[in-house]
Amino acid sequence: DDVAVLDARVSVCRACPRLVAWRESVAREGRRASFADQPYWGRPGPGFGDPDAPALIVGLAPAANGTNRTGRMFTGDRSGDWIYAALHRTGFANQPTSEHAGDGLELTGVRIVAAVRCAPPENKPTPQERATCGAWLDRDLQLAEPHLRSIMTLGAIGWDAVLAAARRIGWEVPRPKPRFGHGVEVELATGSGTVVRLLGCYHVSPHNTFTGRLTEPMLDDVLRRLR
Ligand code: DU
Ligand code: SF4
Repeated sequence: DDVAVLDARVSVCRACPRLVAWRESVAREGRRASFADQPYWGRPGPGFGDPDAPALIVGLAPAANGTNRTGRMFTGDRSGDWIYAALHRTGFANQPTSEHAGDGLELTGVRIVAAVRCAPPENKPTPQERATCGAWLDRDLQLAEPHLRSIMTLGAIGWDAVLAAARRIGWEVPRPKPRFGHGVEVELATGSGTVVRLLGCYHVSPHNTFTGRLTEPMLDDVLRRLR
């Protein structure tokens, strides 16, 4: 189907020289010692989940030793432990953990993508890399538009990426541009006359979860609204 073709095209993208170099150098010589016996994916992270989903989750970017290792969104790092446990509690995932491709994990009713699809140094993509990778998000939103009802972004970079993509593909975005915040909700009118709800959620990174800035009830609340 078209989403599968999109994911296949994304997974061989080389448009950002700095990120191509970083993702491949981590895969070659920057591997964490505890994963030294594993092959690393070392490529863009394709979307994961239900191709016909009414809900979309947009993260920031793959982690160098997470998705960049396992090849699956939010798989193999502590952010992933949080998001998949929550997706299981709220009925989107058939199991609470995501270890590796082939572990039996399936999502129903949600697809997960990232604003930037290659692991960036220090988790910080440049403005140009965010703009370049936005072209893939445009295509994801266009393919999803006929069945899409709601989007949750994890963090402000995903929020800004969705609003920019929405404008490029002709959706109506309120002006001034709505500001990201945890639990903020905005309605976007698509070109085909449907309405997509955009929900902000603090990112599930250890920076937020270890400090208690994002708790499990806060995350579950936004996921229930996404449903
Ligand atoms: O081979 P495939 O049916 O396109 O699935 C690829 C990948 O996506 C598989 O690991 C399961 C996952 N997936 C899912 O989580 N939910 C779906 O509804 C369909 C596929
Ligand atoms: Fe391609 Fe996006 Fe990776 Fe840049 S970040 S190389 S646009 S997949």
